[in-house]
Amino acid sequence: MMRSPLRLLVVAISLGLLVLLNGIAIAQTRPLGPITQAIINRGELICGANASVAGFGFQDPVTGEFTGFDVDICRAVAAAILGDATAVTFRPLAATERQAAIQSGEIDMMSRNTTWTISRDVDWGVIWGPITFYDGQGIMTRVEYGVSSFAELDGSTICVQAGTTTELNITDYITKLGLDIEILVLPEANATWEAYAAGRCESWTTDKSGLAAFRFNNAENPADHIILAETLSKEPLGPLSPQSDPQFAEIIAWTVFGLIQAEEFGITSQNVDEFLTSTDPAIQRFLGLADNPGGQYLGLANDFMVTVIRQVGNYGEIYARNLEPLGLVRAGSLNALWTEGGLLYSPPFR
Ligand SMILES: N[C@@H](CCC(=O)N[C@@H](CS)C(=O)NCC(=O)O)C(=O)O
Repeated sequence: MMRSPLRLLVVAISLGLLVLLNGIAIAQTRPLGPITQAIINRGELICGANASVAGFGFQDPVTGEFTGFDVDICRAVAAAILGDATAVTFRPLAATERQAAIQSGEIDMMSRNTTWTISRDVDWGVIWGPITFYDGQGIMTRVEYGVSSFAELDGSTICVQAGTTTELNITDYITKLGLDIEILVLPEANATWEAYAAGRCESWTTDKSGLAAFRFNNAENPADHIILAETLSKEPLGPLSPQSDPQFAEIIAWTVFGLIQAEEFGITSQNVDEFLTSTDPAIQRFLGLADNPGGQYLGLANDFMVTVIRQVGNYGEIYARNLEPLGLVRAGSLNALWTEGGLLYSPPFR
């Protein structure tokens, strides 16, 4: 039997060890998945992107620089993991190249106006992140035809891009309406636009966002073209990553949610520093301040959202700088915050 001061000492040391071990367990962040680890090892994120849709994913032909709404989603993920929104290599992908690119491991993630469907989700073996843009398929035609509905184009030809949901939907729509409209399938977006511009088809169809982008960026005179009011489909667009790394998928998901939540809180790239001293518990949790676990849940720096917001801005800022110039009005659309009647909604950061 130990004498009591010694026993007290042993008990105290054991308790101290327990507290320390517990402390380590609490301080330890979640183990990283293979894709996240590879991104950290190489010091950059490889993102499958669009190179030809202005506002969403566009590569400057002179500088080679990528810009756009989808591009900024990748930049936000790079900022979350690496603390540097510029540490991204973008791989331009045509529509038909998407499945192979994500399955081969050639890219870490994709953020390229890609519609979430059950067949892609399962056959591509991916995890879709939150929807970043609620879109729908539309039809563009020339003002000079004086039509206001697709049915009035009966007997004409419509251009469409291969390997897209667009191609499938337009076939369904023509069948449903019982129209005699010929479909001309082209391999990529620029070729589709050029075929339409050269008069090989009287109309062309893609996501309404894509129509707005091409009218803004490629049309000689944008006012010569109208986007018909009808919407053929639901096109929920968002980022995706391989099923092989659910931890990385969670980083993408919570980074996107964070962009939306930041807007809801009114936190922007311009004022984020003012929030660092906030006494609001919800904001402290969101920004990973005051010993709250934040990024720790994801294996990231606790204040990862501070870095993301500082470098990329919140959802509203990303939308405004990339999509407003195209004339895509956000107010009153599905892409408004839920607090303003839209569908953008982040689960709680707690
Ligand atoms: N959201 C649809 C359509 C996406 C799509 O690929 N749209 C075309 C037309 S705007 C595009 O982005 N093409 C770019 C290219 O081929 O470079 C999908 O996921 O299938």
